[in-house]
Amino acid sequence: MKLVCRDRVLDLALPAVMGIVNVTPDSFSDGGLHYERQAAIEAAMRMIDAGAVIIDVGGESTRPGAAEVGGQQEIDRVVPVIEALAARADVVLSVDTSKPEVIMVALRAGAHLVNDVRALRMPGSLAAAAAEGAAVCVMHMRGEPATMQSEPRYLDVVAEVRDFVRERADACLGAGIARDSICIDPGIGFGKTHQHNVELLQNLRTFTELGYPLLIGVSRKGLIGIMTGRPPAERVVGSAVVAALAVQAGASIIRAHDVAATVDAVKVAVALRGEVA
Ligand code: 7PM
Repeated sequence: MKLVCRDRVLDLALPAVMGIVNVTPDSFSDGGLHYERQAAIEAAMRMIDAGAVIIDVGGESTRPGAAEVGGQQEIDRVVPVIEALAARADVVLSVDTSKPEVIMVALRAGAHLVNDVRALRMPGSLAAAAAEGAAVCVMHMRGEPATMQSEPRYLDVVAEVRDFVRERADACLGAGIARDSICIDPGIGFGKTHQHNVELLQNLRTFTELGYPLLIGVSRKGLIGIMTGRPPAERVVGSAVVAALAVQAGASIIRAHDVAATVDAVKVAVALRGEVA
């Protein structure tokens, strides 16, 4: 399995760790935009040293209930970070956005992959990604971040999520994106109850059978909190265990905050898979 990301090819025989870099103001560091940028670049460089081969740069909070951010504000946050990383690192640069104008500018600044929690459903987003020859991740989300956790219901969550990502992958193919430049993601925590998340993680083979690399993001999420009783900063071990089990079930990309721990978890899972790493 491989993922072609413009001029970079990710060999996913060894599953890839995608490090999460948020360029969003937070309550801990209120140092302004320049400070946020610098902190994001340094965090990304540390993640690369720890073994991340993809860096996911996001400027919009997709937290349940989060406020929406304007396109220009997102560009001001993510583009300088992407430019700096493109000049300093040879990893795959992913932009975490849904907006066509952000996709366009980020790809021109050197991003290789569009990670869109809305699966390129905003008007113009699919065309922007295709026009620039980007790789894409199509993720399932029920509803919108502001409302998605209010009693989501499914008749068969695994089948419904599978059908959705298959349809979005088909839409990407239809727009001219190459088959080997598409990855899929069930969107753990996005419009799902705990039981839905568990059921999806128990049935990852249903997704790998679609033939696209499977990306899984559980890092520090609520389901790890429910399983361990721990706050976000203490969910490193729980998140790494799920990462290892996801790799065992065939996942090719793990999205994570704690890159060193996740790289170890992936290596252990690969070693026990009995293949050559
Ligand atoms: C609060 C709750 C803040 C959840 C941030 C989040 C995914 C993603 C995110 C994922 C892909 C987080 C999430 N999660 N993109 N973006 N897959 N492809 O934990 O699971 O970072 S945002």
